[in-house]
Amino acid sequence: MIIRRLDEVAGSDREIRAENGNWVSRRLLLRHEEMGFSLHDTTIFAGTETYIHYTNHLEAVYCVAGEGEIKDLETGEVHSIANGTLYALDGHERHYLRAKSDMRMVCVFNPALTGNEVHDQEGAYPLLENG
Ligand code: 9YT
Repeated sequence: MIIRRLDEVAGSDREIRAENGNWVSRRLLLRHEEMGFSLHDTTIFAGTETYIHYTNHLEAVYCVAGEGEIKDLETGEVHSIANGTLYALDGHERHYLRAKSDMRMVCVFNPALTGNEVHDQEGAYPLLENG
């Protein structure tokens, strides 16, 4: 059994910050723990907009605090996000994630992240222009 608390993860090498400053992600479970998924407590900072395209992973994201929206670039649809909203990227959808206030998200990745993906920018890229 694994027991882990957020205050142990914050500030450790399990805490990853986006190079563009848009978010911080605390990795509670990673691939080497062999659960078949990784589990992250991610905060998307207020006023940011992030372009994301996870080509190699499925991701489910459950918002537990804050407000914002997701724009699905495959359909053009915009969906509001608030406490209690789930979005699941079951089709590797390209999207913009926009935070009106700090959004706290519980994120699950399949396959599990190893912990190094953000550093080599695999799957997620900074926003270059508005959508
Ligand atoms: C919601 C989302 O995908 N944010 C980007 C960070 C991601 N959760 C990660 O790499 O931990």
